[in-house]
Amino acid sequence: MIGHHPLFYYNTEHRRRGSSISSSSSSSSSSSSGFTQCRLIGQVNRTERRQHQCSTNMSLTSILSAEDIENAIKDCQAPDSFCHKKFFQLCGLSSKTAQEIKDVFHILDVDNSGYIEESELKYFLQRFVPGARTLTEAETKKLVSAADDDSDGKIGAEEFQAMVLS
Ligand SMILES: [Ca+2]
Ligand SMILES: [Ca+2]
Repeated sequence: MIGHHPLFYYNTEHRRRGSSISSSSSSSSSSSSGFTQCRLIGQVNRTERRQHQCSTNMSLTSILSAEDIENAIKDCQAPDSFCHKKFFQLCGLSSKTAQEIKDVFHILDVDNSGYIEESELKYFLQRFVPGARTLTEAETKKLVSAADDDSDGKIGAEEFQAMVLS
């Protein structure tokens, strides 16, 4: 099981290289080069994990920058201060392609019903940052009505795109 883990390969690879380096260098410098290698291994593993996540799971942070998301969340921290236009601009979504906006729609449609319902909108901010607050009932209703052109009480993919780009 552990043999399939990327950490395992990196660690054995570096250990192999590490031993050949320390055998050819003086004993006084081997401890400090070992320390540098440990730091390098950590960096390689972090990069590896990030690439792995991007390629296998579609997530909001693979479409939007984490920094932009953080700014957008911070801006509406106070209850009832959520403004969808400002939020979509701050998090960078309004300047994304139609396909990327569609991808975000599917991430927000947690139950894959093809619509974003009020029950999903309540946890809208938490889809961006897990520790964010829930939207208030007033904010949820306002958000639905801002997008709901056909008045079925939920947001479809095209309605979502029109709202983001409005
Ligand atoms: Ca849904
Ligand atoms: Ca609708």
